[in-house]
Amino acid sequence: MPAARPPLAAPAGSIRSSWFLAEREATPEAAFLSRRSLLRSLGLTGGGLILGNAVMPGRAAAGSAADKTAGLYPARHNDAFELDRDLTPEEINGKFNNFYEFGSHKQIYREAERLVTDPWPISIDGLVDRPETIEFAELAKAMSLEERLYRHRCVEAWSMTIPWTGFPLARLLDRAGVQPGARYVRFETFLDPVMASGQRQVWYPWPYVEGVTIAEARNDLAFLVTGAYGKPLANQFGAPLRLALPWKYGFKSIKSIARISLVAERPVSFWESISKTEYGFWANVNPAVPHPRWSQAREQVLHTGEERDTLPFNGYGQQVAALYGGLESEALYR
Ligand SMILES: Nc1nc2c(c(=O)[nH]1)N[C@H]1C(S)=C(S)[C@@H](COP(=O)(O)O)O[C@H]1N2
Ligand SMILES: [Mo]
Repeated sequence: MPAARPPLAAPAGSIRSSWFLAEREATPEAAFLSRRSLLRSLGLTGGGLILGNAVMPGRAAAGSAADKTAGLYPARHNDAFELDRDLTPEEINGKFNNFYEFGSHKQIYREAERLVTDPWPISIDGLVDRPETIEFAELAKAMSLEERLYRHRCVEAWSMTIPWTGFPLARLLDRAGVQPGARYVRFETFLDPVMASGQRQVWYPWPYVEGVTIAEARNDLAFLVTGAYGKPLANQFGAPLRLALPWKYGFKSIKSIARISLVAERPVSFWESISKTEYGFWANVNPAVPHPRWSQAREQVLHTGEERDTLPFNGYGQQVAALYGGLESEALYR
């Protein structure tokens, strides 16, 4: 795998916001972005002429699961999942995203408007009693949705907070009926290089894949997300269905899931196959274990720029630490 550039472009040396600029300059998208600014200054992008038909971030594009599930929001708020810090405003969260299918920089929200989420069949297969392919809107309607406030810690040393709506992953496992031979849950994102310009970058191992153990998947914190900020997921957050594993580095929280498989073998994830010494299977947040190229001791809060100490398991140790008893020989923290 010829890594043309450092994966997940780290903040150079420190946790300053250097990635805002450095990454943009370092990627082929730099050319694209400056062309776009030029077009914008000429007034050519206003009608979505170049970049699709919806201009507002978070607006549902044509062919959107959001239209079919809007009636499910706002969902019941579950106050067992509260925060020790403010929520990141939607305008900020919605314009700073990692979603390599639409570009390897943070400003992918316009490009992500090309994501068509209706129809969106999801396959649930592998070692299950009741395999099925179900349309996303039907699945969302079959699960009772709830809202939870979660922290999110990216491996790049920035963090945010977000009100997700969704349902526990465990409920999907119960629906499918996990067979005894299954040891892992494997997740796969859609594959459509016509729709997703990033997937034309052939040096990446598309489609994006992630995985967790069955025990992790059954932990109450493991959450399948259908919405954010009290409405269906905006495309850039990984519509129509993504994962949230708040005690792990953000790359584990796979977006725009098309397939969920119960498997016997440990899945090899997208980032792991690019650099397994930097991005492992477990990827539990731990301030004491540095990434090979930078410290994980602190993090920069996205909306305030403030630096905070990173917490073990991103502050969720009470709920998840017991999952790792007896696994000390594994690389649990990268
Ligand atoms: N399919 C897919 N899922 C993905 C990614 C991606 O590039 N593609 N990026 C990951 C990373 S590194 C992070 S930090 C989070 C970002 O989620 P957010 O944009 O909603 O903050 O999504 C994760 N899930
Ligand atoms: Mo990330």
